Amino acid sequence: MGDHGYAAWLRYEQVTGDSMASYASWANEMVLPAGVPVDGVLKTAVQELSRGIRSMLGTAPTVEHEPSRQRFIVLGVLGGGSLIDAAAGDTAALSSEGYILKTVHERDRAYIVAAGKSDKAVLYAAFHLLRLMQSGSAIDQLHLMESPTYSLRMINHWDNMDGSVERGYSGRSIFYENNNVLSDSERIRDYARLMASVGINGIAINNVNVHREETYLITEKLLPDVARIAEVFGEYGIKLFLSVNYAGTIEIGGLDTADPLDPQVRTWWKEKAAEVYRYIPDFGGFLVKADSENRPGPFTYGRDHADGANMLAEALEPYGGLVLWRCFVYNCHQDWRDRSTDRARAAYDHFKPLDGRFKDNVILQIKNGPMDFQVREPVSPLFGAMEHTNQMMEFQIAQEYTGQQKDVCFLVPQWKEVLNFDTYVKGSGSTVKEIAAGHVHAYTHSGITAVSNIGNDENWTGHHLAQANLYGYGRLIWNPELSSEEIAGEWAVQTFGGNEKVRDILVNFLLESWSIYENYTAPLGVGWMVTPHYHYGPDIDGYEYSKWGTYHFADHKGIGVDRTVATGTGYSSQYMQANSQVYDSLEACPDELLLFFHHVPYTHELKSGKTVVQHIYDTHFAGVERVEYWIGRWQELEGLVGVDRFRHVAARLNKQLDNAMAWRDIVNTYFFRKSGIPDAHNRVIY
Ligand code: GCV
Repeated sequence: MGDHGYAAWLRYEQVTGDSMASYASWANEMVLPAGVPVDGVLKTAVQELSRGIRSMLGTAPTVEHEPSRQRFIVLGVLGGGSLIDAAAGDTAALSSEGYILKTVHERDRAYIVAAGKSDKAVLYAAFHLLRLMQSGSAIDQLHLMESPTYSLRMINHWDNMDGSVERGYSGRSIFYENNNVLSDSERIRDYARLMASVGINGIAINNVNVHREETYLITEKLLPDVARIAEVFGEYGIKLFLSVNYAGTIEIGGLDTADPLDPQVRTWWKEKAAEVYRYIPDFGGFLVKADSENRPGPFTYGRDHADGANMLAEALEPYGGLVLWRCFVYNCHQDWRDRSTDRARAAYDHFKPLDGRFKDNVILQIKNGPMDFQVREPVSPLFGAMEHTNQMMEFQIAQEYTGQQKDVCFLVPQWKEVLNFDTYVKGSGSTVKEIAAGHVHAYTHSGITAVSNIGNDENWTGHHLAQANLYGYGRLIWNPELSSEEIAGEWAVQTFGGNEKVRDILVNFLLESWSIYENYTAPLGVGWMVTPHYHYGPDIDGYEYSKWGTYHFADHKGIGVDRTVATGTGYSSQYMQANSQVYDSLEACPDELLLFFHHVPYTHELKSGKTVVQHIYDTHFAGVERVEYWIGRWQELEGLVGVDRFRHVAARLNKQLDNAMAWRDIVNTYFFRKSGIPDAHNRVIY
C-alpha cells in the first residue's frame, strides 16, 4: 500500500498473528437473508465488508443465503431472517440508524450478526466490525448495540465552483474545477466511504458564500451533475444539501426583489424546490448564509430572519426538505471606538426574539462560539436559548484559526468541552450535547454540523495528522461519550498501525496539541491577533483598528474586552444566571476566558497566581518548548512509520516550530513594550 495517506483510516492492512486465524474463522462466509434485494445501501454494506476483509485477510468471504460453514457473519436488516431475529433480542431502544453486533454461539455453529433497523444501519454495523478488526480487537464475544446520539450528522463544504475552497488548507475542491462539477470522480466515492465509515449522513457541497456560478446549482443547467454526486452519496446513506443564494430571484430569476413576502419570490423558490427534487428525490435541503458578511438577506426588505427562512421552508416542505439557516449574523462594519457594539452579542440579539416563529423544517445553525472558531471562546449563549426553534451546532474541522493544517491542533478535546458545557437553560444538566440531541427541548430536528477540512491533496487534509480531526469529528458526533483519548487511539491504530510506541506518541501529541497551540497564540480567550485575511501567523494589531469587531483593546495599561453587565457590553447577561454570574465576576471567571469577558491591567493576578503579563510570557515560551519536544519525539518513530508519512510530518513540525517561534517573539515583544514589565525569568524578549 502506498504511504501517501489516501486510504486514511480505511487502510485495512494485512492482519497477522493470532488475530489472523481468529478473524479468518469468521470471515470466510457472509450470509444474507434470502428474498431481500441486495441493492442500494445494503449492497454497499456487503461490498465494504467484503473489501475490508479481503484486504485484511487476503480472501473475500463467499456470499450465501444459507450458511455452509460452522462459523460465519450474518448481515441484514432486523426482521429480515431467522438468524438475525433470533440473535437480536430486544431492539426497541435502537434508532432507525442503530445496529447490533453480536456473536451467537450455538451447539454446533457460531456466527456474528451485524444487523440494524435500516440498510444504512447495516452499513454502519459493517464499518464497526471492520474497525474492530483493523484495531486488532477480539470479535468472538461481541454484544454491542449502538445508536447515533444525533440524527443529523453533517459536513459543510466551503467549496467554490472555480475549484477553490474558502478556508481550505489541503488543495483544491474535490467537487468542482473551472466552474464544472466533477460528477464522475472516483474520489467523491472514496470521500463518501470515509464519511459513512464514521457515520456522517448529510453533506452540503458548496460554500455558504454562494457566488454567481454556484447560484445555478439549483437550476437545470447544473442539477444533472449534482444529481450524480447525490447518487453516489445516496449509496453511502448520505443526503446531499446545497447552499443557496438568498438573492437567487434577482441574480438568476429575472425578478427585481428577494422580499420573502413577495408572492413572485415565493413562487420562484417553490418552482426551484420542485426542480431540485425532480433530479434528486432524496435531496436534504438548503443551507443559507443571509445578512451576514455582506451577503444578501431579508433585512434589505425590512423583513426578519424568520420571514426569510420560512419562505424557503415553505418551498421545501412538500418534499420533506430542511432549511439550515445560519446565525452568523453580525455588524461587520464596526468602529473600534464604539465600545457598545459587541459582535459576540449579535446572534443572540438577532435570533432569540424570533423564538417560535420558524417553521418546523427550519433549523438554526449556530457556530460553537459567539465569535468565530477561535482557539478559545465561550459557548454561544444562543444554544438552547430558543425553546421552540430547532437548533444545530456548527463546528469547524478546517483549522482556520487553529493552525490551518500546518500546525497540529487536534480539536476533539475542544469540541468535547463545548458539548459538555452546561447551559442551565432547563436547570442543571442542560448540556449542549443534550440540547443538540433534542433531549432538552422537544426539537423536531437537531444535530451537529462542521466545516470540512478536506481537499484534493493526496492525503485529503494537507497534514496527515489533520485526518484525526475529520475522523474524530464523525466519531464524536456519533457518540459524544467517547473520550478524546479513545478517539485518538482508534484513529492512530487504524491509520498508522498497531505499534504501541507509534500509537502512544501520536495519541499523546494529539491530546496536548490544542493546549500547545493556545499557549503560543492569542492568550486567555482574547482571540485573533492573526494576519488579516489569511488568519495564520501573528499580527497582534492586524484586526485591531479594522471594521470586523474583533478587538483586544490592549494599551499600556491593560488588555481584554469588558463584556460585563456593570461596565461593559452586557454580553455576559445572555447566559443563564448560573453561568452569567461566573463570567461577569472578575474573581470567578475562568482564567482561560478572562480576557474574553474582562479588561484588566497586566498586573492582574490570575487564579494560577501569575500576573496576566507573566502568564503571556510563560505560555509563549512553553508552547515553543513543547513543539520542540514533540519534534524530538517524532524522530523516535523513524523506521516505525512509512518513510513518506514520517518525512511529511517531520517537515510540517518544523514549519509549526517556525510559526510558534514567530508567535512567541512577536507576542512577547508586543506586551513587554506595551506594559514595560520585564519577564520574571529574564528570557530573551526582543
Ligand atoms: C464562509 C469567517 C470566515 C469566512 C467564512 C465565514 C462564515 O468569517 O473567515 O471565510 O465564510 O466565517 O462562517 O460564513
